[in-house]
Amino acid sequence: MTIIVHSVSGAPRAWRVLLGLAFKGLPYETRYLEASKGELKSSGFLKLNPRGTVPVMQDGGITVRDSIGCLAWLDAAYPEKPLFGHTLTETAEIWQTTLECCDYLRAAGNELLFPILVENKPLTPKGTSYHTALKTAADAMHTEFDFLETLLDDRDFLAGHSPTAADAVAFPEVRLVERATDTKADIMGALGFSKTDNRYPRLAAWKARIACLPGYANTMPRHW
Ligand SMILES: N[C@@H](CCC(=O)N[C@@H](CS)C(=O)NCC(=O)O)C(=O)O
Repeated sequence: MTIIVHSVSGAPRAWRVLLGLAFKGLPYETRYLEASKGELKSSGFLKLNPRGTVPVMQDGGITVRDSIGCLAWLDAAYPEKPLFGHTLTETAEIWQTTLECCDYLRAAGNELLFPILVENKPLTPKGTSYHTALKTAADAMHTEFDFLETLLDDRDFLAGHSPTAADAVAFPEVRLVERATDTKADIMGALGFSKTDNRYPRLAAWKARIACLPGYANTMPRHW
């Protein structure tokens, strides 16, 4: 039975699950929904997930409707190539980094990128509350990028030498910043996100490493 992932193209939390499946080398099918057409709140989808959010993953008779729940469940159901480590020490480190990325990196990503990528807002003049909020969000994102850069000091992936749940959670956030840097270069440049790969070289190498993994291309947002 094929694993099905319900997703919105580019939604970071659904992307986590696609990456987890790719890291484990599991076959799956992605069913894309259009948030702008109200498909997340349709009666059919609300039966799968009353919160009307993605991801939702179905495997046989099991439905899981939370990104971290999906990653944890995949490891329990398909133990090969674990996303949460082989040893207690690895597991502790992976869960910690995963949840730190869920909290701090995701919050910074939302504050910074929702206005720029989703609402398409311009960077209004200095002194306005929007400008100040965006600057604060950019500073928070730089702090998180510095944190990831430090983690990658002595390893190929965020929690060791193979990709784990921590990479699956962090990668969409980092790649969305790159997307904003490519498509909104003026705003992102003003916020210190031009030449990001020079400023964060280990993060750049980590992104390239993930992009080389089998199955990576199928996880990419289809509208990019
Ligand atoms: N805790 C959930 C949150 C899921 C979530 O908020 N997903 C976003 C996409 S990244 C969504 O579906 N937003 C649509 C909405 O809230 O209406 C998880 O991690 O799976």
